[in-house]
Amino acid sequence: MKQYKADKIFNIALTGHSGAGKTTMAEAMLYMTGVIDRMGKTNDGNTVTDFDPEEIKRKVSVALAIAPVEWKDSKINVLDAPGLYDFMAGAVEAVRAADTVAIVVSAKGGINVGTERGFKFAKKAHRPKLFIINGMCDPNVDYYALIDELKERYGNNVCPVFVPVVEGGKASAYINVATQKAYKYNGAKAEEVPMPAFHKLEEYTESVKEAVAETDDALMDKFFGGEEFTAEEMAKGLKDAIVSGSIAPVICVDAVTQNGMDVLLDGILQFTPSAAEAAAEVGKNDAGEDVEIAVNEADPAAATIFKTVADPFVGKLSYFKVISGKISPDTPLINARTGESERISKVFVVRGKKQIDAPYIGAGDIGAIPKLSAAATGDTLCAPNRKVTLAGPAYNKPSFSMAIFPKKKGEEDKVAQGIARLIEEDPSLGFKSDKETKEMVLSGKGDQHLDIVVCKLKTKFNVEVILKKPKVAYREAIRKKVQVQGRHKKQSGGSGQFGDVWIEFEPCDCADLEFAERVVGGSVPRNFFPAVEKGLREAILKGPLAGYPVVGLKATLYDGSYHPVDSNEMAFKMAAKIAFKNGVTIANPTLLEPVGSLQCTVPDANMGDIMGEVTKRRGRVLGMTPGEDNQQIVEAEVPMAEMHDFSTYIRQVTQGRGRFSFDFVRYEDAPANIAQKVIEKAKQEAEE
Ligand SMILES: Nc1nc2c(ncn2[C@@H]2O[C@H](COP(=O)(O)OP(=O)(O)OP(=O)(O)O)[C@@H](O)[C@H]2O)c(=O)[nH]1
Ligand SMILES: [Mg+2]
Repeated sequence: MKQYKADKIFNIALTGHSGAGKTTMAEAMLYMTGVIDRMGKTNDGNTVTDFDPEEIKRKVSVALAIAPVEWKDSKINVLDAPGLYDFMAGAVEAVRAADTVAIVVSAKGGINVGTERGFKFAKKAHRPKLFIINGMCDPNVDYYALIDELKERYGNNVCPVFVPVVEGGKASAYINVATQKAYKYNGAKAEEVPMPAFHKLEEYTESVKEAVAETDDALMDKFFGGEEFTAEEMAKGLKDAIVSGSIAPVICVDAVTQNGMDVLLDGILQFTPSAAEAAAEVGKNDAGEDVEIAVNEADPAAATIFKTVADPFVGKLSYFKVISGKISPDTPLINARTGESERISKVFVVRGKKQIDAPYIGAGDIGAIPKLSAAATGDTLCAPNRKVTLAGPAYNKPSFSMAIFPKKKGEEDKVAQGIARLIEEDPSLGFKSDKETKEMVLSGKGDQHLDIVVCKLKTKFNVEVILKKPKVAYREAIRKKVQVQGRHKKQSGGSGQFGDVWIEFEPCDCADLEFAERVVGGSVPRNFFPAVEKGLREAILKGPLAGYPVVGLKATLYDGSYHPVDSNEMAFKMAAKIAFKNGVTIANPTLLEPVGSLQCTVPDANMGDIMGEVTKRRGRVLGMTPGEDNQQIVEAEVPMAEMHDFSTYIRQVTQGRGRFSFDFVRYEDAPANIAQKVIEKAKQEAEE
């Protein structure tokens, strides 16, 4: 592929709901630009950008894929993002690398949560937005109502520039509102036709003109003076308005028949900013100061790694976007995070799964490097003489956790190693070994997200796993003050073992154990006190009820006895443990459960559902406050044992609009019925 300069490079992310037609649209662009000679279909598993076996199997995009195409002497890097909530990480990466965010809306499916997410991502990243309404073959769709709804939702800056004239459910012609020309399509081919009667023409024309007028005082005067804009004024005004974000144009196409796809490709070149205009960034130097990184091939190199593929068969591939300079095997580079130099053997342009050798990747462009062992997603590669850190993709926190077990005993390490590799590819996953519950816990966005991990562990790392509801880290405590003896005496053969303590146990406000002594007359010699404390510290790790750690315990050693020959540290440690066992069992032991603080943002309409659900999950609502965009923020405290599938619930009831955070706050007494179940289960497990 030819090398392009930044003013001829356009990086555009396709976001929007699952099934809106993003992958099909990328395919249409590849077809129209001559890269492929037949369009593949998602359902047939033969598209360029859904090439992963998991994508082919599921018939949806799972990860971000890139399709560079050449159109009219420019290069468009099409970033095909997954639309499903569970695979949001791919959309986050796409937006990170993009200079413009297109939000694809299915004409049939209409505006939904995927549309909202794309719009929010673009807004947060301060990227120009472009709406693409896709699919023209449905007789039951009211396109004009859909455009009105877009305006209603996202404001009057939504501006239709390429729209169909729909007759009998079919597009009889398409109108370019900016140029006031009409076209008929035969597949990808457009033929200009006389302007047909179109009831929306005046309204749409006015809205485009108004948007253009607002970009410049002189144009505003012209507009109010009733003068027509020239074609140049119109084109420049539209671009200025889109780049500044004052309008979001709407382009209607049909990806399957390629109707309007030429206008979309032209529109990207004409109306959206090139990398030269939009890819400049502000990074940070070592002192934490802002450094402006201009898009200039002659400057020192700076590139951000926005995606990693870590495949045991194909090897590791780091995708990057160059902001300044050039990246090639001849470029001396360091990793800003580690400070170490990074050796580059090759650079590629990647199209779907295909790697195309390139001499270098220049400022504003996107490429990939194989086998960068130490680099990770989010790292910055830069010239040693200008160390700078660029922002990485801003992934959302995982909200759904499951315990993960190998089917074959003893393969725990294999599971952990495989997951570590998969996290390199998808840093939005979480994984930890819970020391307390002795479980490995995998976290992600939802069940489909985790299911991908399960499948990839099998196909790529040859280890089969099962997921289970994770164990809850309960605690135990006592509620009564008691005084008990712990006596350890053993006489076997030569030297004996003797330790004898009296300890007072009582509840206290401390984290785990507070140890004190008030021994008089040396009944227990001072040098054995540390052994007593050590014994207790070991003992509290396993409570008497269900084997969970005991917390909030004060232990005061107040009496005891010793033997001048047989007493030693070990014997007193044992005596302390016996005292613990004797003491806590009679001190009204109780099971504590972790309680978390929930902050949940949902549409007004779902308030009632959430309040009911919190109660159902044994929680208490603490308050509600109105948030932005007709949303309410519910604050509550809920036992953590009840929350493991809350993300699934929230998603279903709010159709994906709700979000929440949930963090541990404290331990509270578990209700008797819950405690009983936990204790019985622990007993059963101990017996097994
Ligand atoms: N009739 C019609 N069908 C379309 C069009 N675009 C896509 N489809 C169909 O819609 C389905 C989903 O299309 P995809 O391109 O996979 O959708 P996507 O937006 O990539 O979905 P995710 O990858 O899950 O986010 C496929 O069966 C397509 O054939 C279109 O322009 N017209
Ligand atoms: Mg897709």
